Amino acid sequence: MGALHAFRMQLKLGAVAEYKARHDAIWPELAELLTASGVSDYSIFLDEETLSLFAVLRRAENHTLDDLPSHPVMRKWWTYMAPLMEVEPGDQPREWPLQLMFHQA
Ligand code: RM4
Repeated sequence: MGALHAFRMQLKLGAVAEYKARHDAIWPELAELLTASGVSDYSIFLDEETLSLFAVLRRAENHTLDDLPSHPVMRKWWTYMAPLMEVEPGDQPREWPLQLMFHQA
């Protein structure tokens, strides 16, 4: 089952509709890669006021998320998404950690 993991990303001004549309049409190979990496129950929420994106996902105990930055499909998606988001050099989205304050199963 695994543990919940959450982080924040930052959308650019004017990018909301395109960000939503691209995730509505997420590449099947990316969805498969995330599943194969041990990710499930992945949601991204938008704060319309600040354009912060709050990502919440479940990570399997033996997840391989740390390998994602070197995977070609992940890299291609990050480059595709880079015009819409704040990114690091290399196009990986900037991520800010979030701390769990409450959880009820
Ligand atoms: C986001 C960002 C994240 C990715 C999700 C699916 O826009 O690229 O890194 O995990 O899409």
